[in-house]
Amino acid sequence: MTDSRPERPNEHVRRRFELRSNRLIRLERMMEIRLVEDRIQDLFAQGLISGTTHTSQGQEAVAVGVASATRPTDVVCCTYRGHGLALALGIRPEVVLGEVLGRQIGCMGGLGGSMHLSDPDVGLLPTFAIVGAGIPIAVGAALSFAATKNDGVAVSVFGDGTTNIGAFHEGLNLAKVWNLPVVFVCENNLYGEYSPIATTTAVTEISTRALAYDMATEVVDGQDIDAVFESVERAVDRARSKDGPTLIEAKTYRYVGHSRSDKATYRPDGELEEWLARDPIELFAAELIRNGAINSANVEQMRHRQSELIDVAQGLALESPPSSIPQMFAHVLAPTHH
Ligand SMILES: Cc1ncc(C[n+]2csc(CCOP(=O)(O)OP(=O)(O)O)c2C)c(N)n1
Ligand SMILES: [Mg+2]
Repeated sequence: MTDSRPERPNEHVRRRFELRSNRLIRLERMMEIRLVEDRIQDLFAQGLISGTTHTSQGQEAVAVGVASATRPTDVVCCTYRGHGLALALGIRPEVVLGEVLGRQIGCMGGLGGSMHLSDPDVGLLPTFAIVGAGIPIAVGAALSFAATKNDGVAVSVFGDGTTNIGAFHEGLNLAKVWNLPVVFVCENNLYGEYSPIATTTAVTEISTRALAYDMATEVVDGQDIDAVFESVERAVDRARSKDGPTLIEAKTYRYVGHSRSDKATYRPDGELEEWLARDPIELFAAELIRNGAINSANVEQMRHRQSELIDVAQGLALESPPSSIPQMFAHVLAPTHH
């Protein structure tokens, strides 16, 4: 986007491809996401991040599962809670951290910030903070794939609260009527902002909402990356073979509050602990140990190595200059006087 942004598209796409064939890299990527988001919270507390941030600790299996089951030529829409998906799809940690910090190294040259991550090279479409905005965008992308006879698939990832927004219903309806290659992935983390799902949503089993649109649907354990991967892969295959859209409900949980300093005191006692006992990273590490792909010492080495790599990434992001006023106007079409 800006001249000073390092050119890394091939590196991003390489990181995307790695996930498809290598389960150890999926584990590594989940660790990377957790570590980057922990750093984002620290950097926010130090006053280095403007605006707000929404992190997704606990939901890493959904992000990495979606990225592993799609191709870089497919497109994905995420939400304001999108750092995990951006990293999973291949954007490098210093580029995500740089964007969150408003630095030129960021994927939007530092002009978008935490809620507006995008990189067309890996298929991450522009992101909007408006709840539900990604759904019609994914449906439109799927319509363009169908109209141009491209075999791409569009995926929209959104939260449970989003299923009360008109765009969700309009999007699912048209996707079904037009038989579009689109996959809707709902991260049901039990809360929309500070409200438990049952206080805002009449139908708390989100998957049942697909029945109103005669759409294929699956419910998946969002803490189990293999289950997410298999479910998304089935839905992507269905979409690619022109057998229509799918709504996947991934049951998951965010370990942190809705945004920045929310301490999430509205959660009932014991709920967080119950979900921490099913941490997606620990579950997948245990599965890989059980089937002999790795041992527990390797897991700790991997975590340590990831932490060192994130130190380097954080250093690169902080060394990069902030985006400048001329950059802000570089893509503005109307004449400016400054
Ligand atoms: C159209 C619109 N309405 C309200 C908001 C304020 N808002 C931001 S996040 C959010 C909750 C969304 O919850 P959910 O879809 O479950 O996603 P989660 O944050 O849990 O990932 C709301 C109401 C908004 N950004 N856009
Ligand atoms: Mg939610």
